[in-house]
Amino acid sequence: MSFFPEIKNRVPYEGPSSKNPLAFKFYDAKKKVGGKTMAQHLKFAVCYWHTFKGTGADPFGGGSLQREWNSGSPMEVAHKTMEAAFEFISKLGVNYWCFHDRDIAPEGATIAETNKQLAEMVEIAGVLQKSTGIKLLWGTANLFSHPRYTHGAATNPDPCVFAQAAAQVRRALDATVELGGTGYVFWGGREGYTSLINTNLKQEREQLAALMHMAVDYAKKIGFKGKFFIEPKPKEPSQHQYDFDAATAIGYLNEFGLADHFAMNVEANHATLATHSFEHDLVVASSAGKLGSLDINRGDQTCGWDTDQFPTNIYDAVAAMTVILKQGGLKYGGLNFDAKVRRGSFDTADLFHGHIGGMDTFAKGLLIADAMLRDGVLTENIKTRYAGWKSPMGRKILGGKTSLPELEKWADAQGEPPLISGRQELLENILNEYILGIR
Ligand code: XUL
Ligand code: CO
Repeated sequence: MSFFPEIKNRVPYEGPSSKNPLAFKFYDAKKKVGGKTMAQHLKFAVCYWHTFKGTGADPFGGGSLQREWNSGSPMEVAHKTMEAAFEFISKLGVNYWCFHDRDIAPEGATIAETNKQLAEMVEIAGVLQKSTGIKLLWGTANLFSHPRYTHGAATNPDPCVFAQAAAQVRRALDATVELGGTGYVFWGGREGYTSLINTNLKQEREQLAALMHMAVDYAKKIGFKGKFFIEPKPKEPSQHQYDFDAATAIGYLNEFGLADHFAMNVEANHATLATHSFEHDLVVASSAGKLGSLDINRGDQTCGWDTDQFPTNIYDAVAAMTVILKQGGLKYGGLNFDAKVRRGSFDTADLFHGHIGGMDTFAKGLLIADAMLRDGVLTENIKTRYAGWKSPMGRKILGGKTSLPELEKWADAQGEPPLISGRQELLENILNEYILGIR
């Protein structure tokens, strides 16, 4: 039986002149770009939670999306959902998926029952991975939906709740390793506070680090060869999250001795909630050698919450692919959608439209970023702008080999420095020329 009859075999690549809404215009998996195929550059992952478990619910109303796979007992639903997921991902031609433990298997009455149900679904996922060739990008534990986590999981005032979270992380790591995932994500939705009036912030941050250290130790024991990722977000559902943005999370890793094991999973909509651009957080992470993976959804500029929309913004895609190309790719991570269709997008075809549009946007972004980097117009400009730092005094400053008095003397000898234009408007025009295809 088919859950997605609108696609018979696979979404085809038909090129930019195609008017077929269920075909790719730019994403051509086998096309070579700078020595690698598009599929190798663009390690897209379909997220299980929004795509297959999403109901369209919002704070003002329950589910609106009726899915054929969403009926029966909780375990029957789990089985049908898994079947639907692998059918969809195969038909889309995406090579990776991501999940939370509770997306793929429901929680039971006891930890033992929960573990049994999870193990059953992991086994099935393993079989489907083998038969389809689809791989796991990363796994994670849902430490935010159950009421016990209302005041935090690792950062809960009650160590019994911490232990529940530890039990979940253990099994989610087991599942990730069994399914060959190359990443494991910590997103701290409830690891934060709603008010400092009842919060010991110092201790909560230490508690979270304790869980992360245990995860690192356990992962080593079970043979995890991948990377841990923190997915920064400033707020929602907590009023303030401890992993606010990439800079905060990198500082946190350094403070608690976790930096060797972790990188960032930067999400577009989280960066904008932190009043940054997506590009900002990508560049902050990458320049610290800590850009591991991306969640590529977008927000809506007119509202201040996490709308998790499919990516259609070509500027963001060009910026993201530029950062990724410059750092030589994503070894352990990829481009996870983490996007959901709107509450009113009732049809399964809408799921295809969202993903196809996102993949085409990033494929075009890759082509533009590659062309710009090869031509070097923007990179050359930056090189020229900072050329003074290659001078003997520039090197001395960066090497820590000078002092305030010596620099005072040198400044005096140089005289007033000239005013040099940053040429921002010109460079923005050049970027547009690439995007509009006239360069
Ligand atoms: C929530 C969010 C999560 C993480 C995984 O804003 O982005 O779905 O990606 O827990
Ligand atoms: Co995310």
